[in-house]
Amino acid sequence: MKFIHTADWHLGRSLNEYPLLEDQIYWLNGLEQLLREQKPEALVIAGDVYDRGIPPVEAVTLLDQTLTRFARELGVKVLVIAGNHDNGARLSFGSRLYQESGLYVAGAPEKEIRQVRFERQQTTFWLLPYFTPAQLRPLFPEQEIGSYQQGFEALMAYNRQFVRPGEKNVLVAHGFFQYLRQGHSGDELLFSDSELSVGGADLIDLHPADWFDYVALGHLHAPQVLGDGRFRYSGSMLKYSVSEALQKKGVNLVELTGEGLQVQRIELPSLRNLRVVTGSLEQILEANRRQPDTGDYVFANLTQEGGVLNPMGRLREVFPCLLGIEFLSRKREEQGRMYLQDRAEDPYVFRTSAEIWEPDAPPEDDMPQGGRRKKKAKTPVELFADFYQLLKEEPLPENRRKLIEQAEHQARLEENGIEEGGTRL
Ligand SMILES: [Mn+2]
Repeated sequence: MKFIHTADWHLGRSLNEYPLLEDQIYWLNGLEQLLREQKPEALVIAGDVYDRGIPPVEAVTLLDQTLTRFARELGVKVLVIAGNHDNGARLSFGSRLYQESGLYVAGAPEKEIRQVRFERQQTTFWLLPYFTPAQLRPLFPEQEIGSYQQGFEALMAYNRQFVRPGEKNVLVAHGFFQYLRQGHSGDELLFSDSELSVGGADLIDLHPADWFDYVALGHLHAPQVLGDGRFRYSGSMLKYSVSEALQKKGVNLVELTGEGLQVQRIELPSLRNLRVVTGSLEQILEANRRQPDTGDYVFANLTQEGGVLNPMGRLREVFPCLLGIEFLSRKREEQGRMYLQDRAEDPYVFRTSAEIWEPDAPPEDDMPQGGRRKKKAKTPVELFADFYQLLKEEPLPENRRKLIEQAEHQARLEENGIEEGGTRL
């Protein structure tokens, strides 16, 4: 039995302001090429096919066209489960009909896990969509299902009775799975910021799935191998956040034979890479002169101490797909990533910690309250000194304060139409 394991396509997703549909189409063409070359019997998509429960029309059309091509033209059976980003009911609408075309979709969890059996290969695929304990409770009313772990254990215990002796079994599942060592709480596990796990409550230990020959997982975007190598996350289709910049994305080509399991990792070409550049503005620009950017998604870590004028604008001139910048010199709690805001807004306005960019508090301090005048509002020079302190982590030196005072004085004069000599223009 030969099949391809992939997950987390997130069709319809954007990277900051950039829609990724073109990148996704490009990647899917590479996948089609691979299917033509390798001729696997099945393609497994382990959840998060779409990025949202109600995906954009283009994403629905893309999935429809792609899966039809794979199933009809290439004769590959396509096995899909819903992930937490998908709407299970929507995704599996019409699934009994699709089945005739070779497309199998499991949207909502069922007590008896949906099985797709490949008779000639004597292999059964078990399609377990993303579930929550609340979804499983009505299915197992006699059992206590208070956690994801208890839910998974109930499902595994119940379904074991349907296993055909001597045959191979593959589980397809979506969630936060690990193969924990004895006495291991999972506390020190690392996460990508694409899929946050709140307090690890959704962590599921894979030991109850020990009876499977391969477990095709989705949800964590970094490809990884768990336990003795039978349990694997294929990783997402593309790099979907800056934290994924160094990950190698790809698919798993799996072969299950009488001799055992063979997994080959295959990287598919991507339209644009996502990379992080680090250095001073000049260093980054110089490096780009030597090796010009080819349209990658770029996030810049700026290391210089001094102030930089319009760094976003200057970087954008050479990196058309600039995702954002971050000043590394600033203190952690003050930095906050400067991601671009939504497309609808001015792309040059970026978000950062409120202390810097938010307009000053309304001048209520300046108003007489209860007959007593409170604190005076800050002057522009004082505000600049605060900004300097925030950026440089040191007070504004006296010589620089003088420069700012002069500049402020000059600006005021110009604003009032008065030249330095006092002549009204
Ligand atoms: Mn997910």
